Amino acid sequence: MLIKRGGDIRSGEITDQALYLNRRAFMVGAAALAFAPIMAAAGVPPPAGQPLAATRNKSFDLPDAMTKFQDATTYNNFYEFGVNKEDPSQLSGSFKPRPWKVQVDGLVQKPKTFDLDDVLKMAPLEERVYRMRCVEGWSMVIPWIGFPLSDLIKRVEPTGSAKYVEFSTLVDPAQFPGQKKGIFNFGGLDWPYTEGLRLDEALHPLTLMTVGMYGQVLPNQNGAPMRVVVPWKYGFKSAKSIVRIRFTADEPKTAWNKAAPQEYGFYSNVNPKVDHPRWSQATERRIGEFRRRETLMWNGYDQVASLYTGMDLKKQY
Ligand SMILES: Nc1nc2c(c(=O)[nH]1)N[C@H]1C(S)=C(S)[C@@H](COP(=O)(O)O)O[C@H]1N2
Ligand SMILES: [Mo]
Repeated sequence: MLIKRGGDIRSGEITDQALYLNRRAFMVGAAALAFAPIMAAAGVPPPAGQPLAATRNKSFDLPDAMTKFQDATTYNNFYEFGVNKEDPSQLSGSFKPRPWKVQVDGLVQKPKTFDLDDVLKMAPLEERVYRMRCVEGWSMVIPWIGFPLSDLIKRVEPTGSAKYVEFSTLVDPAQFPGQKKGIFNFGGLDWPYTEGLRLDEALHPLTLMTVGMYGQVLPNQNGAPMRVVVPWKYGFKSAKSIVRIRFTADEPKTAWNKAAPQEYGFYSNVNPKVDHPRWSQATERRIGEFRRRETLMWNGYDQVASLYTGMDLKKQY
């Protein structure tokens, strides 16, 4: 099915991450997709964001052109709001990212529940331009605002047995239509959406606790009020609207891995040499460009390569 839209955004990618586990649920979802053009025509503009001051960290600047704010805030994956790319921008207008708390616990000396305001004051806010690569084969270049996740981790003092970090997104079907049983919920994911990193990945200076983008407070559709951003991994590792960060000894179960383990591994490092079972990962379509680009190993962030020495990246995908 082809849906005609503005710009160069094609609909072929709309359901690429959506699952085929539950045939009946998929058919219901496909029916919902048929109405997508009508909904898209309404063209809800992104919310007027509050400015958020941050100092640009030029060491992360890229030669790549930045993605337009309009595209980065209307072409989203956020299954809690629905499986279509326009659902998050169209259905997140009344989402309440304040007040907000994040519980940080598990294998730490100093478990603590932080208010959003505590988090915002934890470390100086930096602006960093990162490439983002979705496993579906599209990519963006986004100026995020945040601080290294390691600054938060140090405060709670992980114990010697902590080896992994698990992130969980809010569960609230009253605010997230995708969490209601029925028509919207055909993505096949279990709630809460969970993701995880190995502790050394979470401590890597590239891993950003993110509270803003494009000089503004993070828009709801991009994961307000706080999400993690891990630029060398496929986008789904960058969990949105986080309410819990838990330190564990064992590899945490992750939402996409539980739904389709053969398609989405725990590591999910951007790797042009390891194809997704349903499509190639060798190239990508940068939103706003016409010609496909070659996908770069680690999404171009070679500084993480040493985290994976000795691993078989075909097995640990
Ligand atoms: N809670 C939650 N986080 C999520 C998702 C989601 O569905 N729910 N989708 C992921 C996927 S697949 C991608 S590609 C990125 C998209 O982030 P963006 O919309 O800010 O570009 O968010 C990730 N984080
Ligand atoms: Mo994605």
